[in-house]
Amino acid sequence: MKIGLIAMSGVRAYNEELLRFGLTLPGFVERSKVIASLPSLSLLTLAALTAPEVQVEYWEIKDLIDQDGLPTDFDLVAISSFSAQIYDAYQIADRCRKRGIAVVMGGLHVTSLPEEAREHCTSIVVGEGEELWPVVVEDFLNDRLQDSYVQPPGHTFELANSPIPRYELLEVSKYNRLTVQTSRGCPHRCDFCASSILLTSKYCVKPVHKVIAEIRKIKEIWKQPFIEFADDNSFVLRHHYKELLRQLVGERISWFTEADISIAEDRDLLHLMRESGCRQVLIGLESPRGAGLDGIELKRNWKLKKQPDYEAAIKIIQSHGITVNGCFILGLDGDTEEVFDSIYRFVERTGLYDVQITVLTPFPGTPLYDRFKREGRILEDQAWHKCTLFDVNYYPKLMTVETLEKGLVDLAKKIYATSFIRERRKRFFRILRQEGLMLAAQADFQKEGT
Ligand code: B12
Ligand code: SF4
Repeated sequence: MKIGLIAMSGVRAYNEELLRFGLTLPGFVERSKVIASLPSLSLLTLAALTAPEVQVEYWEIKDLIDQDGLPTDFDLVAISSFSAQIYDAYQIADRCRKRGIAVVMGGLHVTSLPEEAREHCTSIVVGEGEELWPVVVEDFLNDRLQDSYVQPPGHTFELANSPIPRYELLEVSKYNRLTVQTSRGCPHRCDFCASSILLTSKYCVKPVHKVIAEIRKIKEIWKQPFIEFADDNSFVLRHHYKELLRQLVGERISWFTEADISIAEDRDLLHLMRESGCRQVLIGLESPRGAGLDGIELKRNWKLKKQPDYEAAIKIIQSHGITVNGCFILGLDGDTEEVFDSIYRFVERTGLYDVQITVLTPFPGTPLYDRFKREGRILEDQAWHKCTLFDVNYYPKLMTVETLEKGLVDLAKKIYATSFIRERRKRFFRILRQEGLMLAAQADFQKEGT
């Protein structure tokens, strides 16, 4: 019995003009290369939950041409899905089924649109995979595979029961980073968010000893790894994370994660982050302007409330020797075309080490998608291949589609200009020197080519 685990991989944009003009800028390409090589943590996790008598093979497919290299002797194929490459994934599924191979699909896109996915596979899995996958495999082995396996509403998988992903299936030299998930979910609810809040409404953390065990497992195949925490919002449970960070200190790794701006309020936390090897934290700032932020966090308008702290918070975090990758979403409902310049000036003022600019994207399953659909603002419905974060597929409220597209490219040219990047980085290292934090830090950053 052989199962093929198939990950759709790579970073993409649909609009060729954007690709040509925007995404070929040196600063952008540099960062894309780092992230584009991440493996699929979901499939490595499923591999660890597969009955030991079953052989598993892990494959990454970047585009449809790649699939020609797929073996044809699988008994079952499991495909993980995000929206941007779902049509490629469906074609692979259709082709496998034509050859008589059973196909199971799961992941964020399938969880949001199970009925659509059902057309292309033998079986769909809706929700977190950890508890459902072993049942799928057992049913398949007993020749009773069902059409769908659905996580009961409101039920959340306890990360305390998670297995160690089978990192050893990877050809590790292909990767710049490997991922470890330390938590799932987020206490906020942004209307555009298409991350793990689509899987769970609860914020859950993985016990410290489990995270450490995963990191040690990675170290068996990569002595001094760079780890990316595949979390949506680390550090929400401060006490828990401080314990994790204390234990991470001895592991001597470099790591990156995603968090919210409130981490700047806790200097102990920042100190521990730096001590334990944190190189960068990615923060969804979304907009430097209150007008853009108003209403995007649906529970308490949290992002709007935090906006006055943004500049000071970035300075505090970076002065602890941790670089901030500030993410901005262009085309929010409160955005006029002034936003492009506001973002540039904000980046200049704060000296953000890295910046990520994307356009507002109505992913299926999000409140934003439902609202835009109601308001008749989706340009091309079901154009999931445009869910890349770079392609505009809706009518912005206070500017035209063309203004938004051009604004993205023009801002990218300015933000990722080599001279501007160099200036921001110099500033970061100057602050490190002032704070007496130079030491090994600069050597590390230079080694990483950042
Ligand atoms: C690592 C990562 C990547 C990596 C690796 C992707 C991969 N093949 O796994 C790379 C860099 C390649 C990548 C690329 C892209 N990414 Co990305 N990425 C992430 C990130 C940071 C972590 C994902 C992760 O590992 N989660 C942990 C795993 C365990 O969770 P999971 O995948 O949801 O899996 C669970 C369930 O869904 C389920 N499951 C999943 N698959 C399957 C399959 C089966 C058979 C079963 C039974 C169950 C099952 O079981 C798992 C355990 O419970 C998230 C943001 C975040 N913080 O989560 C964005 C994120 C997933 N990416 C996103 C996007 C938009 C992209 C790109 C389109 C960017 C671009 N312009 O190219 C591409 C698309 C690539 C593609 N294949 O389509 C969006 C996806 C939104 C969506 N709903 O589609 C996210 C949520 C970021 C965001 N904030 O919007 N990404
Ligand atoms: S803060 Fe980030 S992870 Fe949390 S809901 Fe908003 S976008 Fe999603």
